[in-house]
Amino acid sequence: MKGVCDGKVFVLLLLSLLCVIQHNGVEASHKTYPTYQSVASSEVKEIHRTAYHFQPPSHWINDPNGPMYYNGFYHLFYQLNPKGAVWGNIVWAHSVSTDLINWTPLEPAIYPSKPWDKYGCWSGSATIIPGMGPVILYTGIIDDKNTQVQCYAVPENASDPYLKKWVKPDLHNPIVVAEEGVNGSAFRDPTTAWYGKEDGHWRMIVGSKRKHRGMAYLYRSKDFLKWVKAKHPIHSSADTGMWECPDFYPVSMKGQNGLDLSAMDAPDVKHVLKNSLDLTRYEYYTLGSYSTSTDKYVPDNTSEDGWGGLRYDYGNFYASKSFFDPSKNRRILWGWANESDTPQDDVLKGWAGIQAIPRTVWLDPNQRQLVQWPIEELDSLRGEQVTMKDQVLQKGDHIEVTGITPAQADVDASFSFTSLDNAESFDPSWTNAQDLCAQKGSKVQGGVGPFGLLTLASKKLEEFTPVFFRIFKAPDKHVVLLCSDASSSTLKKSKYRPSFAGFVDVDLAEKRLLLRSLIDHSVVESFGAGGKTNVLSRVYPELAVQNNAHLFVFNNGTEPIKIEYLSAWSMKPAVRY
Ligand code: DQQ
Repeated sequence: MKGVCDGKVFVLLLLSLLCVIQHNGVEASHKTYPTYQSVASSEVKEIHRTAYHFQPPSHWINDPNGPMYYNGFYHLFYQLNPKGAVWGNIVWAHSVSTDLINWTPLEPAIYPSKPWDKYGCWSGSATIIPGMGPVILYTGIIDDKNTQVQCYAVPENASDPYLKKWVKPDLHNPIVVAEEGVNGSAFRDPTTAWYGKEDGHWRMIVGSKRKHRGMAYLYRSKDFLKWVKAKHPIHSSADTGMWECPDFYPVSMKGQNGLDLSAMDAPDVKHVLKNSLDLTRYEYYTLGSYSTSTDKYVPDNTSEDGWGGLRYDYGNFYASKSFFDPSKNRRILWGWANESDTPQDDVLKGWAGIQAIPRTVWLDPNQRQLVQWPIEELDSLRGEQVTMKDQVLQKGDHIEVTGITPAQADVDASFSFTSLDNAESFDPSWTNAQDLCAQKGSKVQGGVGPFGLLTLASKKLEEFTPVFFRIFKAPDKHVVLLCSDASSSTLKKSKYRPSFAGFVDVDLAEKRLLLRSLIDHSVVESFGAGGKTNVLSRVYPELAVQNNAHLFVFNNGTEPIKIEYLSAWSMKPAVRY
């Protein structure tokens, strides 16, 4: 009997272990909690709410939807549960802004009101049709079996600067239903459409899966109303599961300016296909090539096309979507950062989910990856500033940065070292950056690093979220790890505290590494090596809150590290409601 029990325990342990591996420790996106779904919390807990990241006054939010710049205003729509702090009752909430940082909330733009979206209005995108104005494509849930169809909505009055009211014409809606062979309950999140000048057809992608294969179905239309599925998907990849929120766009091979989707066939461009993987709740992208004459996307051989692929962010960043901002010729990326506490916690605190700071995105000159940087408008929130210059950190040093508000700050630093001789040797079996970060956190002494910041730290370091580099020596190169380690972020050990990390593809010739961290009460959003590797962590300190939070610089490697410069600013709150 005992043996059987042990066997069961073993199987359960194995299953939960597999679950952790498979799901990266995060739950799939549509886990529902019917008992909490429509429970309004009696009070909104302020303690871990952000001050300058986008979030509404209360309730659950997820994916950014249909971001666009139109007639002088930025529009952000996002998935909102207007009734509770867990996922459910989904509508498209709507806010407008002139700077992407301060926002005016409006009434929800799209909500269930038609037979084809009676059970939910899920994610989608906006396309601005030249000479006509914006059209939103979104996924409607048509029945209680989660059958998904693609629908469209247009502004009631395209000259209203706020585009407050949206209508869903009965004619042609829904514009796309899953035809035979397409899995109708895994068929969603239409992209921004692009126009093929040669054949006069619009194109858009819908995310899906066929068995375990992630699929990006391509649809074409002459009039934006009648859409026909192309014979071949634009791309697919084995064993990646459901592709949520695909995003597809061109990037320039010359400089940092962004491109509109009308540049799909332009010379000197590469293409980006990003998918959000429902199974693990992380995203990957490939760089590749595409032309409207073949309608096939082929990833470059430098871009891994699967689980180990390139990521915008190696932390908590999902269902992202980009748009072209013609007012500043840039492409901007939004991503949703979910909570890492429990649904019960969320009900108690009355809110869940934030949007990451919008990031400008462009192609790295090495053409192997993208680079991201917080939009320049964020600088308008910078208040008091403190600086450090040429400060050397010896092994074991940690020095406090005082004079700013460490729970609400922007920190930008350059670290240098004179030699890489002390770098620890790299074991080629260390292919997973997150595992390596968990194994060699900031407390394990190294050679070159760990060095960086201790953010949201309590005075005596009972709690802290270190963001740091650690450099290793492989036979033919150096390997740089950027780690944002939540394992000591809170005394509440029941929270999910992942050691998020990514490797950094950076040239160390100048023996210098740059780090910027945006710290905002329960989020630490970090940009390594000028935005080459980025990691967002959600954390819930108990002690290191508000005025009791501290910020340190540290070095725990034998090689002395020089802070060439460090600037830290207190951040003012953004206007959001
Ligand atoms: N969230 C939406 C879906 C999408 C998912 C529903 C991604 O449309 O696939 O809220 O987080």
